[in-house]
Amino acid sequence: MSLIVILTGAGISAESGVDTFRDSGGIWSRYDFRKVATPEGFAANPTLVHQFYNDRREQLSLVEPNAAHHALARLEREYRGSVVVITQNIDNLHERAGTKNLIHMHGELCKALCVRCKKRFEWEGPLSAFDNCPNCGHSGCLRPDVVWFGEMPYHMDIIEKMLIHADMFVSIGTSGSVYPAAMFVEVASGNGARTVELNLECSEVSELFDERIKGRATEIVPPFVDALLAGELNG
Ligand code: BJW
Repeated sequence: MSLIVILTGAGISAESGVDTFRDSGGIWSRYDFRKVATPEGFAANPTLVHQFYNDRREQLSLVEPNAAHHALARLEREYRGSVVVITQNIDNLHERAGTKNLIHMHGELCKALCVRCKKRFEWEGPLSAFDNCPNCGHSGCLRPDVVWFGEMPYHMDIIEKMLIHADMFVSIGTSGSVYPAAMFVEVASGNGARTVELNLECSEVSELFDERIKGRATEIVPPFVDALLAGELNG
């Protein structure tokens, strides 16, 4: 049975109103990533980092999954083989669109992680340096459950297995500038997968793909899914 592995990045959520990182006006043009997305930044100023993620968590309640998220959920429901979505995004738009077979490799905005007892909790509201851990009861030990620079992305063992067994690897809306996600195309391709990139513009790793489709995610993902379901792309 055929396996399609799909990697998504900030570009798939852009048309829902979620900011990307490296486009002009993106998050890293307004924030220094060293201050808000590294363990060192969090240790130096937890209040700043909590505020950064609290604002983004609040923004999530104002946005909806778009046609690209819905198309991938439909692919999972209707494809005769297997589909897995690996997302770098910490938003919850894939699951809200109905995707079930989903791996959040950079964590989730709506979860908190206790650095003392290592338990994770669903967390919808603001998080602060003064909250108590619901499990161990200590204060000041909760952090957003996201993967910062210098930290190991989640679920790498299962991701590696998926990439090795993929028949098709599809990358959607990612600049290919952050590792290890940027090297997934090489792993999948090296193990025989056909590779396709769907993105607004060329990424850092575009030349490594067998095929490139340029455009907005909401415009190019639904017809791509239609073609896969019609068997036109031999997924
Ligand atoms: C559209 C669109 C529309 C717009 N339609 N498209 C040298 C070599 C190798 C590694 C390193 C290195 N130097 C440093 C490293 C390590 C570092 C790294 O990669 N640094 C780079 C800057 C070089 N990586 C790490 O530290 C990672 N950990 C790690 O490597 O551990 C060791 C390890 C080794 C080997 C195996 C396994 C592990 C951890 C990385 C953590 C990234 N964290 C962040 C922030 C936290 C979460 C959050 O706050 O949200 O994750 S950074 C940020 O970038 C976020 C994203 O998930 C990630 C990727 O960004 P993404 O999704 O690609 O967004 P953009 O904005 O860059 O691109 C958007 C794209 O969409 C663009 O191309 C647009 O054109 C397109 N687009 N609108 C379609 N409508």
